[in-house]
Amino acid sequence: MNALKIVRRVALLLMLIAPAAAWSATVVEVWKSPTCGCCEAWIAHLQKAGFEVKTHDVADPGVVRAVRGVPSALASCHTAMVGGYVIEGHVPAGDIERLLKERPRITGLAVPGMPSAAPGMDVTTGSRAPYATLAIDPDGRTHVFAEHAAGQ
Ligand SMILES: [Cu+2]
Repeated sequence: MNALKIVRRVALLLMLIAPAAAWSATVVEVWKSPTCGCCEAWIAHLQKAGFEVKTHDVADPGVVRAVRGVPSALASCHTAMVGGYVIEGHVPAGDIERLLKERPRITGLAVPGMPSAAPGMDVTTGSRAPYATLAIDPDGRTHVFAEHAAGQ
């Protein structure tokens, strides 16, 4: 890793850590690569559900994912923060609403990979294949937060 890359990573870390306490619960901050189309479709899904979304285009969303405590096995195309929780991938707005209402002691939610029927993917695939939203426990383990059966 060269010096410029290190400087960039440190700057990103500071940007991520500093303003966390001031974030409103209903503003979703999203970090994604500038070319991610399905990320945009997921953002549109959140906005339709009433969330305010602040988008950050970054060269390497993987850095954000690592900093926010998302195990790499759960990786998807974008990482978001809302109400102090991390949201990895195409998590349905309804799951985020439930998360903010119940406020469980977890790190956040993840829909690993890019399931074809998850919000933002479904618009282009037309898929209704079942998938699950996982809760990320503070120790990095996961448990099922919500099952999304076909058509949900
Ligand atoms: Cu995606």
